Amino acid sequence: MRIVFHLEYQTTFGEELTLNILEENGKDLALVEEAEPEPSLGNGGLGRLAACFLDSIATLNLPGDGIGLNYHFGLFKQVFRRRMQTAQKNDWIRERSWLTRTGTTFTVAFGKKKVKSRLYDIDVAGYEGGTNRLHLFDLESVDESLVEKGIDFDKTAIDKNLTLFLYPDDSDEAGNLLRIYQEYFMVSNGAQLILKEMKAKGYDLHELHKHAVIQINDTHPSMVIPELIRLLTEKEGFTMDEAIKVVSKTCAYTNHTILAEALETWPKSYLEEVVPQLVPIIEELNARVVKKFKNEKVAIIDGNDRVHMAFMDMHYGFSVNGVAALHTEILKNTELNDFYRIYPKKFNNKTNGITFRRWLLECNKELTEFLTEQIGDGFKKDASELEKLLAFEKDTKVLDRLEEIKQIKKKQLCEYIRKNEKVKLDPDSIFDIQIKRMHEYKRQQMNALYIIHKYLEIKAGKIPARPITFIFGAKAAPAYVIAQDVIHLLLCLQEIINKDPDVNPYMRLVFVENYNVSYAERLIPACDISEQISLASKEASGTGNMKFMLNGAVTLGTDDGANVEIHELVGDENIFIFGKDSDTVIAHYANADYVSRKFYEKDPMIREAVDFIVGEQCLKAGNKKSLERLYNELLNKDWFMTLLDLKDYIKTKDKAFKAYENRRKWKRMMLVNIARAGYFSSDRTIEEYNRDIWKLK
Ligand code: 8GP
Repeated sequence: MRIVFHLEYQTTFGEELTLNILEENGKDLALVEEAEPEPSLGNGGLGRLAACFLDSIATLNLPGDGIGLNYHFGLFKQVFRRRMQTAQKNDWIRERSWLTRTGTTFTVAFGKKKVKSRLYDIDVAGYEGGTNRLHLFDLESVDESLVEKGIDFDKTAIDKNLTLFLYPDDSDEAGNLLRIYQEYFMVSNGAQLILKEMKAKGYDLHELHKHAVIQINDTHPSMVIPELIRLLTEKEGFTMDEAIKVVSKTCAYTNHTILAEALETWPKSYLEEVVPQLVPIIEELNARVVKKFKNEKVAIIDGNDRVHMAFMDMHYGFSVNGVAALHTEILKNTELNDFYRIYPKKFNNKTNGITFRRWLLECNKELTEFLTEQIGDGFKKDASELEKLLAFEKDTKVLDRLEEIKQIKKKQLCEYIRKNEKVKLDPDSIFDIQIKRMHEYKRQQMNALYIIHKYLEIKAGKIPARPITFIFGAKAAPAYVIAQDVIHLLLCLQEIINKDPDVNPYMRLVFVENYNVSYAERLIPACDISEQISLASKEASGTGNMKFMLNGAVTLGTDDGANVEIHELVGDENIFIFGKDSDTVIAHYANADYVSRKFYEKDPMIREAVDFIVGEQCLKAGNKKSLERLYNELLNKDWFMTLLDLKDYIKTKDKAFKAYENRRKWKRMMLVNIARAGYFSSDRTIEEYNRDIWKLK
């Protein structure tokens, strides 16, 4: 049995074997890591989750490969210019790299032309386990010289551009079509590879489902369903009924977000242009649905001739899962309720996880060594053993050592940031960190408003008990204007705060450039307060929250995504929760009764913070148009309800800073967070996927 999935993937590579060889030669792995660029194959949580999953699948000795594209310039490299994000190509592929060129090639036919693909593989070695592969398909005729300035290129030259960038700009029609070309290129290659492998093994394709599972990771790979049906009917002599039956038993779907922008729907006319061969199949799939269910809300093709990819997955896949308990409940009860009522048995939850090999053993050697001394090394294979640490809750020596290790990691980070960002930080200050994709629902703008509030307080003479360092890292989609504006605001605040001698002894801000996995490995172990402040109901799970907790940071967050499960595991006294709950938020959307301006008008503290965005100091540091646009957005729209939770956020954050001063209590909180993180091992998640969905032997 094989499980295959995926478009987006993000990781850095390593290590175990190499480590010994390096050591024998008196060399340090850190040097290699510095020199080796990180594969630029992912955008955020979705891709990084796939990387963790492949690690766990290999570690658990399960036969499972990933499928994606070999993006030559990856997402993009973020470079700040005049306190604005600019995007450059990220040419991460070197002549000698971890990519293995294979002899496997396929032809992929689009409406107007055919292209040739080639498979490249990256081996993924598990921890004392097996080795699987990440299959990355590339376009044989790809032309890197197509990229002229920044990340601009001719979006219509699909025989040259398909594997240049991950998530190329889709703000126009050519961009939309290109996304469909990329998606089809991936799934057609993937489907051909699976069928080839099955045939080579002599399996009867009528029993495909007994030998393969395809986990559709969000909707990018959804076209694998009609593509497999096409290949089976056109090339393998299946009837339509037979093909639909076997494909439906082979494919399973994971939903990673409820944001409308990610639940893809394509105009049928676009599919007719790019993949005309799939359209009759999608129409047939839709006709069967329409005939069976009289509810137009579950039709794959809607009244405006748009094709709902997730709907196809739910009708023609055998499993539908969300990625955290709350998220799955929201899918069942609200977002996908019509489908849940039709297929209650298909729905299940698989709370996300992270690989502890990277997010503890690799990135925090000091903590790993100390934990091993205290509780043995069983936790490296069975993360639930971390709970053994709870026996030391009152042990002063253990608590002090946890604090010391945190201090070591903070100093290492300060050094790194000094070199890379040219910003000097104080390792004795509290490190408050928010690192994730830049998106309004994640509410970096709310954190910015807190920072303004704190700045004004200090200016007015209210000095915090201890200096605070605010750290951000995030890339914004190049076409997402308001997200760019939030980055700009934060970079302006960095300038204002760090240069103000009245304030900089008490607070500093740094927004690190080009945040990526390698940066995360340095930031996470150094964090005191983990910012997980999304609007309740909007963050499907989050996985950064788990990485921080594992490294002894305390969460400041809303009851959203996997924060809810973190909250349950550590208890009220080891987390700082604030904000309106998901039911309240969902009701606000349903009643359309949230008016941000009311909060602004009612509360002088909120007003003062929001006004600062277009005040003299910001305007002097930044771009008027961008700052005014953000200000207006907050006042007149604020779709993700920043002002709704701002007051509670300020109160709770101040409470967290105060709690930090009770050092003994804080150290106990750190310990409990580490000890309770075992549940979030991706080994547990993968075991559940296998137990309930894949059933691999
Ligand atoms: C992300 C979710 O936002 C995050 O909460 C979750 O932890 C992560 O997936 C892994 O499950 N979702 C996406 O990145 C996402 O949906 N991207 C869309 C473009 C497909």
